[in-house]
Amino acid sequence: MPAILYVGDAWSASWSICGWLACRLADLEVEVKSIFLYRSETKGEIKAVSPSGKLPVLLDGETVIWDSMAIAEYLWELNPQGHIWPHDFAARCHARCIAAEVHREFEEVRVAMPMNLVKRWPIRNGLPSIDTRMNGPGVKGGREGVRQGLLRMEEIWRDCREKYGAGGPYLFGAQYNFVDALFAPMVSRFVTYDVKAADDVAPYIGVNMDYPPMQEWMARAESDAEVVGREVAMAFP
Ligand SMILES: N[C@@H](CCC(=O)N[C@@H](CS)C(=O)NCC(=O)O)C(=O)O
Repeated sequence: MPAILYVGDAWSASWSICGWLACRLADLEVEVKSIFLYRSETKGEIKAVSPSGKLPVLLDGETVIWDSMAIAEYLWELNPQGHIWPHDFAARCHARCIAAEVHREFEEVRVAMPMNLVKRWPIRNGLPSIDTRMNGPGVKGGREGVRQGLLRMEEIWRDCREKYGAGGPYLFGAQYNFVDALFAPMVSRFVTYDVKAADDVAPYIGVNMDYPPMQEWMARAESDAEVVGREVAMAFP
């Protein structure tokens, strides 16, 4: 029996993409089940399968693994020949530093610019025009805090591409890995909100978005938006 991966609405569930892409990178066959996030029964449905009450969660036989990062590490344990992390030791150490930072930081960007794969926001002064979000709770430093977060991401991409990217278009070269997956929801925000990245790193945004499994997820986002109702997706955030 294949493992089961529970994910949220594909158009807005930013951590679910990471868990789903991780399964692809490890070549794990999974049955993907959606729990729609904005319904009265959502909390109970998630809690019934995920101890943290969050998605994604992977049910592999008797083993329950929750949290996108833990799912990636579990998959790496199962299949170190897969592509969760780079195979070179130094590159893998660097990858884990970035993964830890992306997983823990960038709260300002997450809160001020929620992921929405089916919507486009207008821009003002180089940042999205959602003032209520930009200056709302959880966004330290307001617009400037958001700008700093985006600049730090660009710095990570630049540094990683310079050090490890020579062999191909991804952060670690020819092979897309879990670090690229963690940035998938982030690059999508640059697209949704039409944020201009610096010229030297801007191509990475398109490269990450064009990764074929990401395009598959985008198709899922469109169909999930139809299921919940496009007006619901368009009203978010
Ligand atoms: N750190 C967690 C974050 C998980 C998370 O916040 N997931 C969202 C959906 S993508 C969720 O379950 N939201 C429902 C809720 O908070 O009630 C991870 O990496 O998996």
